[in-house]
Formats: sequence, C-alpha cells, structure tokens
Amino acid sequence: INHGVREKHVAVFAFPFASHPSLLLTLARKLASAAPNVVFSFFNTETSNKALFSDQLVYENILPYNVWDGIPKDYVFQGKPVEEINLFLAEAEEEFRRVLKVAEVDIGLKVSCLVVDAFLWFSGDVADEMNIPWVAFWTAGASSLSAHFYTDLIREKTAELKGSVRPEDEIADLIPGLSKVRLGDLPSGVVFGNIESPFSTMLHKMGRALPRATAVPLNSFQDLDPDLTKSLSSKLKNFLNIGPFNLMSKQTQSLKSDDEFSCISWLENKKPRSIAYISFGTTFKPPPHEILELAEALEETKTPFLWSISKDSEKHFPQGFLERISANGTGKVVPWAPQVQVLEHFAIGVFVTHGGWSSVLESIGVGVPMICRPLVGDQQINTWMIESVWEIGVRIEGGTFTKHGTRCALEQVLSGDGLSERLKEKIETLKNLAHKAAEPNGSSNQNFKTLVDVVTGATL
Ligand code: U2F
Repeated sequence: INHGVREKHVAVFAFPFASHPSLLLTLARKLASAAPNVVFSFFNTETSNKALFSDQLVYENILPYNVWDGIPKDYVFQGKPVEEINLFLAEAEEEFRRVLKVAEVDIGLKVSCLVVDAFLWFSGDVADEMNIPWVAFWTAGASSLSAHFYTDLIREKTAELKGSVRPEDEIADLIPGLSKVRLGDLPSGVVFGNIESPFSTMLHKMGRALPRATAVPLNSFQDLDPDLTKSLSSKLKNFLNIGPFNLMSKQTQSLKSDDEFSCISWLENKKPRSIAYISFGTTFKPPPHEILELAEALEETKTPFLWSISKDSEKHFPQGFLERISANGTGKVVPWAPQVQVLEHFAIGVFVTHGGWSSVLESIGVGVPMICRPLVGDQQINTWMIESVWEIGVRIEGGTFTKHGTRCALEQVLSGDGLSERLKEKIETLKNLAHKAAEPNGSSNQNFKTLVDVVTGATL
C-alpha cells in the first residue's frame, strides 16, 4: 500500500505458531501505514509466511523473509506435545540473527529497531548488541503477561501454599494489580506443570527480559485491566495497550474472512440471542470424549448452535449427530467460520470458547457472554478473569465438558434471566469501553502513536 522513500529499516520477528504471526502482521501493517518511509522486514517460517501473505493486502514497505523452522531433513515426529515449537526454539536465535544480516544487505539499510513477538526473549540481546530499541509485543492480555512477568515473585509467594491439600484451588493475592487469583489458573509452567520445559523457560526468561524493552505493546485496552495496567506501567517502559485489534485494525486485517460455508445466511432467520457459537481457536481442541459430551448436551438441551471444528473431529460426534441436526435444522458444523461476523450477528447468544485471547476480545467487542473450556497457556487465567473478575461468562463446571456441566452452563447463560442478564450487562459495559479505546482519540490510538514514535525513532 505504501511507497515513500525508504529511510529506515525495522525488523519484525514472528513466533510462527497459532494466531501469533497473523497478530504480529496486523501490528506491522498498522505501523507500515503510519510510517511509510520505514521498510519492515518480516521474519517468519516459510509455511507461515506463505499463508499470511496470500491475502490481497499488499504493503510495499513490508517484505517477508523466511527463517528455518528448525525441523531437520528426514525428521520423524514423535508426537510429543509442542514438538514443533521446541524444534523451532532450539534454532531460533541463530536463525533470526543469520537472516537479519541477509535482510540488511538486501534492503541496503541497517536495522534501526526490532519489533518482536515477546515470546522471542533472546531478541532483547540482539537489540542490545546492535544498540537499537527493542519492542516486545504481547499478543494476549495483561493478566497472563503479569503471570510471566511476576513469575519469580509468584513462586516465592506460593512456596507454602503448594503444600496444601488441593493447592490448585487456593486463591491468593499473587500478582500486583490483581487482588486474587486461583493458583490452578496461572498459566502452566509458572507454578504447576513442567516448569523446566523449553516453553516454560522461554516465558520465564521473557518475563525477566521485559524491563529491558523500549516498549511493551499488547493487544488489549487499558480500561479492561486498569490495576494491572498501572502495575505493569510502573515496571516496564512504554507499556502500551493498543487493542483490541478486531476493533482497531479492520482495514489492516486479512481480507480472507469470506463466508465459504454460509454461516451468516444460516443465522439469518434464527431467533435473537438464541444460538451458541462454538470454536476453540486455531490450534487446540478438547479431547474426543469431551467433544462427544458437548454434542450430546447440545442435542439434549435442544440448543441451536453453529460449531467451527476441524473435519477430522467429526468422528467423535454421537452416531447420526450430523444427519439429525441437519434434518431438524438445529445445528450447523463448519471447518471454519468468519468468527467476527458470526459473533456480531443478533442471533448469537453465547460463545463456547477455549478463551484464546483474540476470541475473548472479539466476544467483548460485540457483547456476547462466554462459556469457557480453557485448554492451554493463558486460556486458564483468561477464564479466571472472565468468570471471577469481569463476570462476563462462566467456566464449564470442573473445567471440562461433561454432559451435565454443559447442560447447566448452556441453560444458565441462554436463559435470559438472572445470571444471564447480569453477564450481558457486564459485557455491554466492557464492550463500550473497548469501542471507546478504539476511537480515533481513544486510549489505544494514543498509545499507538507513542509506539510509532518509538519504532520510527522519533522519541530518541
Ligand atoms: C493462541 O490462540 P488461538 O489462535 O487458538 O485462539 P484465539 O486467540 O482465540 O484466536 C483465534 C482467531 O481465529 C479466528 C478468531 C480469532 O481471531 O476470530 N477464527 C475464525 O475466524 N474462524 C474460526 O472458525 C476459528 C477461529 C493461543 F492458543 C491462545 O492461548 C492465545 O491467547 C492466543 C493469543 O496469543 O494465541
């Protein structure tokens, strides 16, 4: 889209998994529009770059560069969790450094700033060595970021609590700016889980490195978490809420949100706020028996639903499920839905979600309450915030889908009275704050201007 004289070169490092690279590209596109004289080199794996840059949005000042995914030739996957991520991480630092030099020669300009997915903590060292600003972008919310930033403090505070009978159910004051949190809802690897895994180590190191960052932007808005924002702002330089992207960046987002599976027309003649929209994001899914129980609960409660789930999961549905729902018109199963448009449709009454950050923001953006079944990472603490702090949704009873728990949650949230109305009221308030933050003079746009100054060197 843009074409000024190239005066500066900013390198952007992606974490090539789930929706991370697409969020970083959204940020890069916003920056590229705001700073037409800066050229952005976008470092990402070949597969992910191919997928990302296949949409019709072309920015002349964003150039993709491929980094190796770390998978050796002839490598046989052992089916370990996050195997691909670990392979990538083992090579990442060396690989980014190598391709950075290639890009500098290619573009003919030295890199003057690094904008990275905050996961890539080692890039702080790269920026230090080059004596340039380091911008560490957090794709999720302030609560999960705090859990990683305050990991050492949390571990100290929980040393005693871990001895209790059910330590994960302890609720304590662990994070400055969040008066209480359930231990079991901290992201795995902070206190529980494998705290030594490459992934946990990466997040721990990230938390420690963040005070060195010139700016820490995140896809959120400050009125969502005022106390956490205050706390992090006092510890980090330029802690900047610049979201929600779904409200801020309509024009810079991929144009691929076409409705290939006719979700919107299917919703057209449905009753207002009657449909459950179900999706677990881009990468993870509940185990097979939970898919079965969820499907059974939908049928038993006669809840009309639109379910986005990969084709290969259909084998876990109850026998005859797809035939029955299509015959009686109560449900629709698709491999992909235009989620933002679906959620803003008047027929949607509840979002059954894993609590991935973009999903949470998209639900807030349209005021649809949630039923959460957190799967991994930050989804657990996001669910805590949704249920216990913001009160805009409920966690599925026991944290996993059972027929009974799912029935209760669906009935509660779709009933239209009591709890259901309270959830709706609360989420409407947050919706309004989100839209305000995204206005031209709203807090997120003000913060974005500060970020542009950091990235273009205007504040140096
Ligand atoms: C990882 O999250 P995911 O990519 O699994 O999930 P989300 O953050 O909720 O993002 C999913 C996006 O994909 C879109 C949806 C969201 O923008 O609108 N989408 C869609 O358009 N159609 C579909 O049928 C299904 C999804 C990670 F797992 C989370 O824990 C993190 O919070 C997150 C951000 O770091 O990244």
